[in-house]
Amino acid sequence: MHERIVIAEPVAEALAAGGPVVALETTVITHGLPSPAGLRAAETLEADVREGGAVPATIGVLDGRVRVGLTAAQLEQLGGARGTVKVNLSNLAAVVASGMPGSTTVAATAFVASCVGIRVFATGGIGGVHRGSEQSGDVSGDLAALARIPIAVVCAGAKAVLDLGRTVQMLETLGVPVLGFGTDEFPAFYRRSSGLPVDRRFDDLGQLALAVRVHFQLGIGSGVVVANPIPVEHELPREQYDAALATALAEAAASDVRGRDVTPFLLGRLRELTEERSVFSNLGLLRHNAQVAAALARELQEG
Ligand code: PSU
Ligand code: MN
Repeated sequence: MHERIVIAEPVAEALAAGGPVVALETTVITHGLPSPAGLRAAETLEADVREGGAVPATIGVLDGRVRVGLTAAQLEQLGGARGTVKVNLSNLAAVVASGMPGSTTVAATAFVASCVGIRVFATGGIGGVHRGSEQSGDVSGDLAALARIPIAVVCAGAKAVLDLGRTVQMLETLGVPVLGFGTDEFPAFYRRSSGLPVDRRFDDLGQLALAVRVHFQLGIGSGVVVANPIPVEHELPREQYDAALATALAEAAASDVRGRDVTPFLLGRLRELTEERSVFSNLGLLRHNAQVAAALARELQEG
């Protein structure tokens, strides 16, 4: 369909038949989780989407093409390559042109998924406004992407290392609805609660799907954040979380880590400081998001 975007057979078939498809990103796999946990997570998430009755479309960049629906071998190639580049919309074209392997962030995944007609996307947490952004200007390209790409992103809120208050405010400014699924609060990734409100709470999947459908029907043009909190049993204990986060943030501030490298640095330190407990939490919320996204995709298709 597109010289630079290649859709794998099962995904193309599902799209042609109007069946439910869920896009999955790859940055969380290559940069958010340690190897080989990331690769295993990718396989588990695809299995969760299939079990939920939808077709998974994991997106990444390989051999000068954007690939929608990576095969197991391609996933392995991406996960195993040391030089896999974290790709958002500012470097997508350059990485495709270079022929280097690239893993797509929420911004790049949402863009590519939407290009091929996918309406639902599952991730861990979206990027947002970084703490100290007044000085650094570091605001994730995910927010600008969601402002102009009509796709529903199922996530456990935004990464907790961010300034969540400003992130939620920015989503409102950009016209990106935040719909809570079973929550009144914008989730804080490793924790269910942030003290910040969502635009509206839904406890029923059908009602949630209806709101998403109306958003698309109205042609508002932006994405929708489906805020799906981490299951209780996967939450990081509060004291451990608070202490680890404070240390990691202080270290990042004292270092010269900037831009795209900030998130992987913080997540890596959280992992070490919590002795891998953060990885358990991350996997738990990712799976929950994949399951809800599959159900939402089905509901959107059937409704
Ligand atoms: N959530 C995680 N781990 C990650 C990310 C999210 O648990 O690695 C990734 C997502 O791909 C998200 C990206 O889009 O971090 C945002 O990075 P940045 O702040 O550089 O835009
Ligand atoms: Mn960032």
